[in-house]
Amino acid sequence: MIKLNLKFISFLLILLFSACNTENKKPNVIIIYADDLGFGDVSAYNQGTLNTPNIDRIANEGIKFTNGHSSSATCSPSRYALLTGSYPWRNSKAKISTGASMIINVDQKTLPKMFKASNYSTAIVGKWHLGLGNGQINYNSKISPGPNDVGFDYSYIMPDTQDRVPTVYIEDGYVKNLDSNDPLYVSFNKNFDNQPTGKTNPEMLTMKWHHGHFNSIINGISRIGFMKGGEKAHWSDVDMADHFLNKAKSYITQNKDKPFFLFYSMQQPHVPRTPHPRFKGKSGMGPRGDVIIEADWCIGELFKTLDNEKLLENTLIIISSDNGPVLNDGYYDDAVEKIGNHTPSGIYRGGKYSLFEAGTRVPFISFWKGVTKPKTSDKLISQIDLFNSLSSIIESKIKTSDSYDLSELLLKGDGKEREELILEASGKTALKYHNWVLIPPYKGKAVSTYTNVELGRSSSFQLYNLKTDPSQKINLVDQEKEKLAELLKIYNKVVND
Ligand code: NG6
Ligand code: CA
Repeated sequence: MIKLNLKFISFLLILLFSACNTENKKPNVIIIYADDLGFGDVSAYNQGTLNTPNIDRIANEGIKFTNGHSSSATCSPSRYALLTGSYPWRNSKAKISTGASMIINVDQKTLPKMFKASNYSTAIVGKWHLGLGNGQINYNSKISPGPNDVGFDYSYIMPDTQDRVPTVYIEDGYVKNLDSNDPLYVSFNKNFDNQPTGKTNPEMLTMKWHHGHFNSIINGISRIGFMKGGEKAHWSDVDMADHFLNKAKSYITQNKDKPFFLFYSMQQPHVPRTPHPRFKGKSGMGPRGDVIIEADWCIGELFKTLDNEKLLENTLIIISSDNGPVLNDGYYDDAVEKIGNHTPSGIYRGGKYSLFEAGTRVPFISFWKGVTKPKTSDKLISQIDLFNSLSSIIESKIKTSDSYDLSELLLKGDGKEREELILEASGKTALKYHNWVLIPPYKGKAVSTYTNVELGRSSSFQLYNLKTDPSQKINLVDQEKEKLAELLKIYNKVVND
């Protein structure tokens, strides 16, 4: 009898222990990061005419932030801010990267390092665009430093962008499928042995360049920079979405038994827009719309994987974009011609490269099944805040000084928000403070000649009240002298901190 009771008690203890264990299990975190996806490109935001049913489902069951920002209006600085929890304009290297050395210092605090310190497995799959190496890179041997040196256990990346060479994937520091008998050479200064380029051999192009993008031709598309060799390693543009998706899915399946952090960094809808034939023509808006439909499908597939693996209750998913939208970013791809009534920037002014709202106000969604309740939040949050917020959620003590702990906001859609945020576009900064935006005077064109985006630059101060004027049409600088002085003081304090 005593024997039986002992058995029963130990059984109960095991049950209790495993229950506590599940409760304490830290959530997996997946950041799904699109490239140049606009606030109005996601139909859950009810701004445009494209349909993104898979993102919408997550947005409508989770928290949809309508005042969520990337740090910058271009890619590398936003990625830098997301992964380091630090303002990119504090680091002079955090500019659009073209074959440059790594922007993140290996000694810096990073999001993946923070997760690793809490025993997470960490991975990046997709676009990196934060530079690699320490100067000249030899693509035929191990490339370092790279993502694995700043906290990612596993990395499967496109080094810069889809429009830049080298057009190869790099897995844990090695060019994937590289044949040692056919070495890969890359240069951003000069061509190799009169190889065909977009300028010299336009007849070889399947997509014509509009501005820039006239160097080496790979898969019928001319890119930024020159490359030679490494034929077997060249990626297939139309298969890129499936390729990254499959890598992300296998990572999840292989790591489902331990907590993981996955940065799924998608290439869409950045140029060149190359939808898989399955998605061609699906949007009626040409390749830009088609690759957004493709990205939405990928997100749906990733979600299904999490569901099948029974991971949804234990995974926090964040969806956002690195900067606002642009139509013509260097290729003739019908983005302008076929846009119809769709409004990628929604009601906001500007787009990619712009200091106006649409440069950095991007889709921003958080979802954790059973934890987040459907909510739309207009509270101010930046991707920089993911560092301290996620750190709190997984009970880590590692924090950075530019990042705010907005964990409650991220999980409940309510609570403390940011008061002030410095916005950045091509090295120029502005201040958002509550409903106000202050843009200091900057030299340069008001509208980009090539992309036709309003850049937000003016020779005098600009002051906007987003509450009454969300589209930033009325400059209140003459009427609101006190407000201008107040914001200028805050702006100077933060940027000189
Ligand atoms: C610009 C490219 C643009 C895009 C951008 C980076 C030209 C003329 N334009 O220099 O096409 O590649 O860099 O985009 O070359 S980002 O989203 O990665 O920041
Ligand atoms: Ca981008």
